[in-house]
Amino acid sequence: MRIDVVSIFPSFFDVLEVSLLGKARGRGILDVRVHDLRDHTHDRHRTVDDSPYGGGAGMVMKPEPWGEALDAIVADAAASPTLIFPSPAGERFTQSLARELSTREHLVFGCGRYEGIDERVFEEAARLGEVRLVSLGDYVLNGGEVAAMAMIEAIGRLIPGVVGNPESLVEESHEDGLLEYPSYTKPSSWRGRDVPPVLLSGDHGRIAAWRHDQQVERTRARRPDLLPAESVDAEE
Ligand code: 6GU
Repeated sequence: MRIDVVSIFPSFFDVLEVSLLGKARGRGILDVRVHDLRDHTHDRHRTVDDSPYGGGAGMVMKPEPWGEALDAIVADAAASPTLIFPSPAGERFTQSLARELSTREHLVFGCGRYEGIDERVFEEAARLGEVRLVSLGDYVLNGGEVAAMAMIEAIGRLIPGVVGNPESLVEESHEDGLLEYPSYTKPSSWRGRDVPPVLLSGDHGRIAAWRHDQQVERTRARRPDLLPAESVDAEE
């Protein structure tokens, strides 16, 4: 998969060099290229923002540098990309969206700062590929960079060969619509706290049933919004 990132803070993405994704880059599974939006300005101050038409607080990112930056990326790409603009005004990023995006050949992340990007950039971007405005959740970050990093990690680890053991992807939170069951390792007793005896029983059927009950119980307690409405009511 190829991933291009456009940002006024390209160094935010230096951490992609390390960890799991860094190794995938080294092995040629992931081709990540980070671009400085200011390289597509033509004034002495490398200006990327201006005041909003209609008034209001804050600054808006100017369209011209974005147009140039996105055109340059697409000019040097094989296929039409999916363009993702992290935004608190976007659709929710979920494990299912991460899975969908992990099948794409080419993703472009456009990281906005200030109060947002001139709306016409999204319209122009739609001429280059599928455009998605995507939000991590109902809170506000200062810009798209941290959100893009989170999305790149969630998407990247679903690409075959990035995570060593594919089985570790199957049993985690959100893959089956429930939170993950609790995990334990040695010692079996620690500070007077014992590992649940069923896990030491060797009875794989009972272990699977216990883990499923734990998943449902935790989901009910912490994330009832993930459960079907009837099952939440039924237990109350
Ligand atoms: Cl994707 N961007 C920004 N700026 N804030 C956010 C977000 C994204 N998701 C949640 N808050």
